[in-house]
Amino acid sequence: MRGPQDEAPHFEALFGRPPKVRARAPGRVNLIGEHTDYNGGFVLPMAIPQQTEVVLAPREDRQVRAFSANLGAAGKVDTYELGQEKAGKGWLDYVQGVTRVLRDEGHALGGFDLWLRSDVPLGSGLSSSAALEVALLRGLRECFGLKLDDVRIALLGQKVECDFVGAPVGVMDQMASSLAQGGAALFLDTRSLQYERVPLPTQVEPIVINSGVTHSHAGGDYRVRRAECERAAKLLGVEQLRDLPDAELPRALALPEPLGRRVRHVLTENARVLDTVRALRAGDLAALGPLLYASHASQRDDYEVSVPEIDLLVDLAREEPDVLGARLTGGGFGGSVVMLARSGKSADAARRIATRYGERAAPKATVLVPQTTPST
Ligand code: GAF
Repeated sequence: MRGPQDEAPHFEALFGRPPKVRARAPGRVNLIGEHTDYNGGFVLPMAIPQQTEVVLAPREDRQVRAFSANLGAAGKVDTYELGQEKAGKGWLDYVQGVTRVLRDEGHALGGFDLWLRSDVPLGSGLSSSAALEVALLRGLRECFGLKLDDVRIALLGQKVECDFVGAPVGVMDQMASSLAQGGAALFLDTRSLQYERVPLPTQVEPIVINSGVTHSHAGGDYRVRRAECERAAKLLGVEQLRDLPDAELPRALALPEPLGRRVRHVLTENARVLDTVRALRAGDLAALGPLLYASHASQRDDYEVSVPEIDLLVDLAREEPDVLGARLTGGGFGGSVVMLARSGKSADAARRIATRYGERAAPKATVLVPQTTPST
């Protein structure tokens, strides 16, 4: 499928010289473990085929000139001087945030020309912003010989969000974009940052459907959930909810509404991540579906981050005998649903679900995984 990117001018046409470096990073889908990362808990994301690509060449001066092909032929080159980064410029904030955090950490950076494009849909809960941060950090690492390992890249990407863009996110998305590989899920302890790649059993494959309802984490709801968790942890006398033993749940449930339910989501979701990892390792397909559906119910009822369109997609998944389970993925308040289906059956099931959704909901659903047209 052709998009506005295909109409946009290329690097050489814009900047009058060939590029030096190309780098890419994927979006992510979280299989399970939602809103656990900023509570010090466990997550289980995977890379998706949709990616962000950056094309770069260093400059002799301190200017950054940046162009997003996603804006198509109407796009223009935006310019700023290193050290003069100022938030409030849309997609350019992610570029400015990256140069700001790199310079704050003492990395020697010169100016550069940048062309980028992405096929990770914005506001779909699939980490388009993390993909941009990680791709750009990879590109700049190569362009300027920066000493950054993949975990450091993820932490810098998170810093861009929290300190520059103003979205108080956890570390899951940037770790997934930087470290997830192929068909394996990244089992990550967000406190220690220890991780392990857990392959999906060959009998299952993921489905990802974008509901068409967009969201933003710089907005209020995500921030409110995070603050509720921090307040609950304080009232319960623990540093993070990760530190609360399950036996303490009754004490949490006695907190003023809705704090107890928020805590219950976090504790039970952490346990579901561990159970999912066990089921994946054992090839226990029967266990996987109920874990995904339970996670969705917990997000809908206890954490209150779902919306009717997302609930509809999950309900439609239940009508498909070859879909094992489904849940809201990502920060919520819109975005996408992840499902696990029997191998070889996912494309047909996903298409039927998207069609039925179209008969009952206003926004258009898009099947992102499995891909019918390959990413370029
Ligand atoms: C968003 C955030 F960026 C992540 O850090 C995570 O909190 C997620 O929402 C919810 O699990 O994607």
